[in-house]
Amino acid sequence: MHCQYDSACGGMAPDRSHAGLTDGELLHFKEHGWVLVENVLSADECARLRTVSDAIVANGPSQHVFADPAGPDDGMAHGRVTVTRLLDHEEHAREFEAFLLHPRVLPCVKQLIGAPPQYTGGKVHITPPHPDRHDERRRRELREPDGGGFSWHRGIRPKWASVPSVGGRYVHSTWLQTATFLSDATHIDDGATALLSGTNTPTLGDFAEDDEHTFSVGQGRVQAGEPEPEPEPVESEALARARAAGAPAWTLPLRDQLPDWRDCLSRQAQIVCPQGAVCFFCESTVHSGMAVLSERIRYAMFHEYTAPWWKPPGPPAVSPEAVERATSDELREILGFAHRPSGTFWHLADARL
Ligand SMILES: O=C(O)CCC(=O)C(=O)O
Repeated sequence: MHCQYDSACGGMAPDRSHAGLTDGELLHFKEHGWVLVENVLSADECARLRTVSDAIVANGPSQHVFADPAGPDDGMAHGRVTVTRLLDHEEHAREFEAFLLHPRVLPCVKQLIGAPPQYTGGKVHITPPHPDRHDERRRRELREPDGGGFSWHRGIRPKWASVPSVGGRYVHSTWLQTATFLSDATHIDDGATALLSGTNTPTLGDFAEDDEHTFSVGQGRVQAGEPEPEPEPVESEALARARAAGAPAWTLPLRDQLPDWRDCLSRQAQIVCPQGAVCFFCESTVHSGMAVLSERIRYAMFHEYTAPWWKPPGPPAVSPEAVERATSDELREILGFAHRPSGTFWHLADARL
């Protein structure tokens, strides 16, 4: 039996004849809030996506291409350029559409959303090597996601971020991200995404700070809402244990000042992978980009999807013209929010939420 949107299929083993995630991968996603799949894109596909991203940037700054200032205060993301609204760059949209319809990507997105996905935006970050990478002291600082520039963040708290699959073996994500590494990130210095494993779950990841409508934490304190009094630095037991166990420096970088989530800091995982890998992660999993401390320019492409009953904030992620141009009916439905959410109704009803 093949069940497109809910791989749990009422508790039966998932069908492995399709290109989606395996049982082990779905369980990894449930526990950690992310899963990495390697060899999704070929070297040619990565090269094409890098080329079109560069071509868009070469057209000059526009409202869909943002350049970080690359000045002395530019932090970790120093000099990064971000291409947004990928499907609205008409000349190059086909390459990005091919990714959205990719036979190794879309089935996984459907599994993880558990209902017809709707597309809520995409971007490519192009991050050059950091100019301070040869300074040992700065290297140490730049290995800390809260050292400036990126900082830890997430878009949604765990209680809104996932629903159990039918039978409860897996979880579905209401807001999913794909991070696709278009250049090699085979060393931590290549600066791929870091994630705090498990912060997708209400058990580990529902922080008191979330009650202050906080979406972003960094610099050792809550960034949104009223300024908080500076707490005394404390080292969590988990962090001390990790340190004693000889964990490498990059797993121990954080100012441990948010009591509710400090135990998660030793759960930092940083993606290390060859180009062509895709990391699927729940938007409630706290994550951050990292500074590039190697000599490689980092190309990383991000796409976001939500469940069809979501009403995303902000303007539509894709212009009506781009929806109209889409190469297939299925893509048009995903981009144009044309799916009815019926799949979700049976899912929620069966799960007796
Ligand atoms: O660059 C990364 O690895 C993370 C990017 C990200 O989370 C963002 O742009 O919101």
